Amino acid sequence: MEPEAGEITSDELQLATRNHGTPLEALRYPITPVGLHYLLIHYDIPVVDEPSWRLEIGGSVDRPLSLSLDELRALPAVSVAATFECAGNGRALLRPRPISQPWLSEAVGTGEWRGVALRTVLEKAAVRDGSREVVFTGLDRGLEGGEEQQYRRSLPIDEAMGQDALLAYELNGRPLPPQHGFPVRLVVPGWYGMANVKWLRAIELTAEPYRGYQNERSYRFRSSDDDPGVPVTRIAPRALMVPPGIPDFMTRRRFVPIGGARLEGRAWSGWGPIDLVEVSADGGATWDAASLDPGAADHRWQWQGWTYDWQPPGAGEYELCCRARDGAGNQQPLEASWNAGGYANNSVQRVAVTVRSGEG
Ligand SMILES: Nc1nc2c(c(=O)[nH]1)N[C@H]1C(S)=C(S)[C@@H](COP(=O)(O)O)O[C@H]1N2
Ligand SMILES: [Mo]
Repeated sequence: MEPEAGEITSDELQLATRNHGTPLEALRYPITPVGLHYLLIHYDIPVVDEPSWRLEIGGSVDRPLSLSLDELRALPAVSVAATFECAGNGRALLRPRPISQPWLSEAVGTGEWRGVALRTVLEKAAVRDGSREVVFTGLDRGLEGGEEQQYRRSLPIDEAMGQDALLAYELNGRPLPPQHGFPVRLVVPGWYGMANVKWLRAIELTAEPYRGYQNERSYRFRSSDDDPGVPVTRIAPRALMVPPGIPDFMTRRRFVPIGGARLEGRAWSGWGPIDLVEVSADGGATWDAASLDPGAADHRWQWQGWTYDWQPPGAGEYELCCRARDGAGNQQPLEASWNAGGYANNSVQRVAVTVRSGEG
């Protein structure tokens, strides 16, 4: 993909209207209502006939399986509230702009996912010693990077056997809707969105390193198109605020009354719990700590709520920012670091605000 500096192209617009973001005011919900959760679909949404659907588990296993949805549902169920973020979130803010889905900062949402622990199914299939990777194949097909393919991604065996990965058949208490992967999808809490393969058809264990497109060519941090790069894995920390006050229709500039506003938002990281959220009202020159909502420790993979009472010193123009730090010590940068795919741009959110007397 050739990076661009100029205006959004019609190809990007076409992707943007299919793959919508989560409106930032929906950060108010701890669990994102289904229709407000962002979407990212590389090809087309498949229509799946549930009675004939099967999940095939094979490769280096002693007991290959072919499971119907009822058979999966009969296995012990687990639930996890997990925050998803597309690896391309923040891409359209990079300069030059890598051409792909042009996300600003809204490609994030939290779902209550229910299904079967991936480990339960892998144990049932009796994975052979020496298996290194688990390859997940979706039903959707398309062309990408000049290759015809099914959407397919692998996970290292240790991640797949960990406590948290899930074969989910419910979202927020209902069967998965078509756009989120009906009838079953993979959920890998803490990893960027691309790991959560939708419309699962097959799971294959391999003893060899997997070299398919979405692992080997697509989701990698590269300095240029020729750089082999390193894989995109877990989610870098980010805080976002609900833009305060009321918006101007076209520019989305915010109007806040002179008395100030209670800022609220969410913060998350795939590397550890959030331990600090800070707010700046001067474009990142000075920072002040926000209050974290209690109870975060019970929600390992769910974004963390925060609030901050902002009292502006007077009427005028402000740039509000927020930033998060996780328990592993990762902190959001003020300036983006560029890579060719436009991945993981977690530079701080900037919200233009006019403080004025009156209703706000
Ligand atoms: N089969 C399949 N799975 C997929 C995708 C896809 O295009 N096909 N997109 C991935 C990407 S890039 C993201 S960010 C998440 C988005 O999940 P959501 O649309 O349910 O929010 O799904 C992932 N799983
Ligand atoms: Mo994504």
